[in-house]
Amino acid sequence: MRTANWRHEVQNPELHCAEIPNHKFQISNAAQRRKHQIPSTKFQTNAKSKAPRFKTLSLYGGAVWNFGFSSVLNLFGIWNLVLGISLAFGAWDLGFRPVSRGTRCFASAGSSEARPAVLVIVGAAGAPEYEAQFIAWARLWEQACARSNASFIAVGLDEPGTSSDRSRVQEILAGQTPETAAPLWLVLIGHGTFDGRTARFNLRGPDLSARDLAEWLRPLNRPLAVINAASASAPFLRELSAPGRIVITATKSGFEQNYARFGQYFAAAIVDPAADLDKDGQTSLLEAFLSASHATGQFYTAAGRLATEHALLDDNGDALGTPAEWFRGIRPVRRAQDGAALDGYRAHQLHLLPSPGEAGMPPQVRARRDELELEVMTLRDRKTQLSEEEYFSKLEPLLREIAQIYEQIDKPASPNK
Ligand SMILES: [Ca+2]
Ligand SMILES: [Ca+2]
Repeated sequence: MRTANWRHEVQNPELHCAEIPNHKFQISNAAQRRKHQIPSTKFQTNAKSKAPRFKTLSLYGGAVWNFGFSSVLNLFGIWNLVLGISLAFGAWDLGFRPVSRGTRCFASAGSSEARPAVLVIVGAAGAPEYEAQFIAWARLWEQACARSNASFIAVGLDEPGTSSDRSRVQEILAGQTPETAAPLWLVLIGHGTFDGRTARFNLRGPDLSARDLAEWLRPLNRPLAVINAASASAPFLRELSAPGRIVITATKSGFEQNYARFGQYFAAAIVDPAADLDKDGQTSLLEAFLSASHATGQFYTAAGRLATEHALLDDNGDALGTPAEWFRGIRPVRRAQDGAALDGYRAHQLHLLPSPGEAGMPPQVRARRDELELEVMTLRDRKTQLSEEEYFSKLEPLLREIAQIYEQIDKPASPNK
């Protein structure tokens, strides 16, 4: 079992000034939130009015703001890096330009990439009251897809056909584009079971085991998010975990077998602006996970009942899940005793309903940007193991390429094209 310790970054006094707690549950009113977001806002505002050295800093701030992890990146001490570079090279323009979020034009937008797809599998309800709930949650996903660019596919909502639901799931997965930058979302709504060895999701007819799903998903080489909102779902995380995948389960163990409510709150949160914890105009998969976990916990507290479900998130392929209470805002802030890497960075890059700026980014460009972001985050987690020089020498090319990506896509499209 993991034992939590606060991470180095939180304890380091020199980094405290950059702490921007965005968690809505910690910041209760807009005035406070604005106060805490002053660092990023300040850098944007200063871009037009300060001396060259600070202008470079400001421009860098603008680029990083658009990087999507601005509040987190402040922790890296990149301001120190930029200050150092600015001093060394005077008014050397790093090539970073302020970018207005949501208003970028992409010369190469209009890709023929496959669309994101959401496959919602509604399991056997067992009782009428559960059936109504499960259908309602599935409809929330359908409505969310209608607002986004994602196609919605459902199994278990219509009358039973000649083939079993299990066969239909297998066929649908076999029919998905195997290699694309467009994510596939797989959502399981229903009841699950675990007998100590095998975890299953209850379907009409034959059930779906975690191993079945692992086998059927193997040919897919594309971003994949699996949300198993059923009871006893934790073993699915272990079975399905892999690089490039995000797996969320409603429970932390196969033995949490009571009716799970997490799926209701998750379906409600997935495109809910109120769940947009870092206020970047889009609700990420991570943010939906955090909000749904919080709402689930609140349900049990309000009901005066012991919580019988504790959701987990794994997005680094190590088959170990991270619970919501290990995050502060959108940042994982506790460290496993065994040093295992924490989750959340990748899940914060997926949005069912992306902001206009994010939606307009060509998928391949976004994929590269996401890779670079993850490298930065991984580097940050290793910061204490590196000398300052080594850390910054590794960090700089990553940030430079990210900035170049934003600079490139911020250029107006050529009139000849
Ligand atoms: Ca967000
Ligand atoms: Ca993990």
